[in-house]
Amino acid sequence: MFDKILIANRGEIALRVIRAAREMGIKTVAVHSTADADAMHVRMADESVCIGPAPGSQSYLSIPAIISACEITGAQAIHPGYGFLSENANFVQIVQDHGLTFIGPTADHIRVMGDKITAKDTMIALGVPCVPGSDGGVPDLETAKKIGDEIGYPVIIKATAGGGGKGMKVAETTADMESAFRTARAEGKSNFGNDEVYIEKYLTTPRHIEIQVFGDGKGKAVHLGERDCSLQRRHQKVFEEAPGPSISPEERAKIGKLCADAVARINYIGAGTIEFLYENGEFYFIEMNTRLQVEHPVTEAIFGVDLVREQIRVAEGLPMSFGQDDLEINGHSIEVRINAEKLPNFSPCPGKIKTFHAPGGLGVRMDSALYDGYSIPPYYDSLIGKLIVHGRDRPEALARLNRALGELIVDGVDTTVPLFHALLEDGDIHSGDYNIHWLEHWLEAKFGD
Ligand code: MV4
Repeated sequence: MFDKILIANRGEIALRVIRAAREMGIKTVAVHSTADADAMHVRMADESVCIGPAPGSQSYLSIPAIISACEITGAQAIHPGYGFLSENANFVQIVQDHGLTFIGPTADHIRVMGDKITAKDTMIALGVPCVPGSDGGVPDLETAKKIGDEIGYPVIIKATAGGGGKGMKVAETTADMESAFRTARAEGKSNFGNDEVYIEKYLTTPRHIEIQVFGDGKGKAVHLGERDCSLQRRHQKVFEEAPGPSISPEERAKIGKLCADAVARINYIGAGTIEFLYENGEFYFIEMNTRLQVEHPVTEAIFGVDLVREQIRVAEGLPMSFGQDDLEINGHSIEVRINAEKLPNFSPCPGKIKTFHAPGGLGVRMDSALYDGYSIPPYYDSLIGKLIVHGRDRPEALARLNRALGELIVDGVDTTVPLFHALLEDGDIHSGDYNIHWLEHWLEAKFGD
């Protein structure tokens, strides 16, 4: 049993982990940069350690500083949150080499899923449906053109190490192949130090549907349905919901079981997300994330479970506190990401918060590390809060979101709140009729000229 854990993160997700640990009677250690000495996660933890200067590369990403903080405080395990070191296989290995526990998957699972080609090979072998495309890496332009002709255009060339939309290029015809292939390769090389690429059929209007899975590391695993995260801008999600408005109970049961069985077979431990594109009633695997995701609260809301508590349990070697038969969907949940950003360009807007008032009431959860007088530092992600609502059905959740947004006060900086007020006026949002391109088209129509 852990007596004390260290949280290698900041902001709302650090608070999220501290809260779960405290309910389990586990003491917490916050780490922070010099810029975060006054941050809420430092105040809320039982103790704290300064681990370096403001830039993340010298603090929240500093492996020696974080390992030292465990040694100084006697923390036995590390929760990485999301971002930072959460999907760094090398870090996991070092944590274990120091006799500490990483609260998350094994280094091997992180490594396999971190490379998109090996991730896809693994999922194909496990019977998970994937986007048709090349069998592994594509060595040269000639092979790329041959594959393009075989699978039919449009195709997409993706860097195996890619992420955040980098190293990804669409080729509409064979004439585009040369520049798309070279650009994807070059972006893979320059952004990730890896120029290996693969090719897939390009799906033109899919939804982004991701399945939440959870394993005990001993061959048992469950799924917790899907989240629809199609509303994105430049690969940043802004609005997520569960269940997906387009997914039937039969589809959920089928893809969910495929995913749960797949991760059970590899003895996956902890929380994972299997990402799919969904088009014309079919699921196509694209990637797996081996971490707790920002949008996990919508899944927690509809299933009534605490995913962080479960992460800590399985890391301790305990069984999960539920099985598949215990999991039943109750109602509908929506999360909106409150970012310190100025519309319409979403430019980061750090600064001092004069007044912060979180909404409350039935079915409302606000995860935020803001407080009155807090200064948002300019060094990190612009996410300053997540507003999560839960209703008996989707219309009730939408009405509750509108009501809660009206109660929220974030005074002193620009935020994405006006975006959500505007989205709630749109018919497509109310009917759930959107795909991965909907938001950018809508923003273009609203703000473009
Ligand atoms: C695709 C695709 C269409 N067809 N793959 C974007 C980031 C990376 N995670 C995968 N991405 C895509 N892969 C095929 N075969 C379209 C996208 C894509 C996208 C996916 C999910 C959410 C938003 C997106 C926005 C643009 C493109």
